[in-house]
Amino acid sequence: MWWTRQMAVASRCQLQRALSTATSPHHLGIIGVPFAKGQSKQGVELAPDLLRQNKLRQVLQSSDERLIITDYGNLQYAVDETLLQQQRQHYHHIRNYADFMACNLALIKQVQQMLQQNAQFLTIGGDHAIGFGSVAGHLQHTPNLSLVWIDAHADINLHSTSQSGNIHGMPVSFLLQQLRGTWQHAAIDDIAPNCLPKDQLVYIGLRDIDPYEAFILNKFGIRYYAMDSIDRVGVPKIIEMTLDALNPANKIHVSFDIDALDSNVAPSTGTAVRGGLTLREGISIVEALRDTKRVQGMDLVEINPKLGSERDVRTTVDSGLEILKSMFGYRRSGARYYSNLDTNILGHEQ
Ligand SMILES: [Mn+2]
Repeated sequence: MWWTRQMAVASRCQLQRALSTATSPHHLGIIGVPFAKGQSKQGVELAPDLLRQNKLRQVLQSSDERLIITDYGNLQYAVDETLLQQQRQHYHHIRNYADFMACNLALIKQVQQMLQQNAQFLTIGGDHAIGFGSVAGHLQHTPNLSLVWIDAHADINLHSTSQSGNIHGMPVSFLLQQLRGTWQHAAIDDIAPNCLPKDQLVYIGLRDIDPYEAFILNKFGIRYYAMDSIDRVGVPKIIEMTLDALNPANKIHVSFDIDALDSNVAPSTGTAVRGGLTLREGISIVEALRDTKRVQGMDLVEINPKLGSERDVRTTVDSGLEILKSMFGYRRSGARYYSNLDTNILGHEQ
């Protein structure tokens, strides 16, 4: 009978709809960290609010309607006397050490709080100095963590090797157990006892590595896929090697410096280097990481709206939003999840 068949079709559609809506909502916490003291150019502190003005929330929401987004605003911090004393006695040759530490201490706490309330978090810089607090906070919540650092630079200088004294070139050295000893006066073990094992760090996109950084990377056998290896074997192979290197039982933190992208798609950044990832390559990498379903935290840093023309800023912000969109659900191959589709539009015979 036609009507029994129709009922069967209707109930199958209802079932499909019920199954898709049954997929649980997904909580994402966002924190802006308007920190610019890890380097010397003003403007990078404006990025969190600029991304918000450019519809960050709507862009993320439309990439996956199941997201439940909580924006925690911009991080505040206060510098105390202990940090100023550490700076005066031990780290006076690094710019703004006390501010760096105070901001990251606040961020370590903030990230842990966000992870108690959300399945994922996004940290928006600011300069890459905040990569320390974002990853360290993540490690204190989730000790079994892998880190993918997508950047033109390795950011692994020590206070003794930095040429510039800019601490945005040092955050990774605070995270690795093997390098923590070089920060013996920073009391990091009290703040963030869990560190990152060196075999759970992978760099992608490097093309401006300082001599001592190269020495450190090679000495510890840290995996880094610089642009020359990407050119040699291509992005799909780099993704495969990255995923092979990471412990499949671990959660993943992705720290994305906008300068990993080529300066033609991300011109408004403080230390732009030509010959970087195309936007498509950046999206491919982020999509592959997202598809592991293990990414629990992400940073997007170093967008500087005071550098370049208005058009440059627009291009850079758009590239950043594309990267975030892909990380948080957008599929170039089309969405796989819909809650409000009328599945009968093709008629019942289909
Ligand atoms: Mn960086």
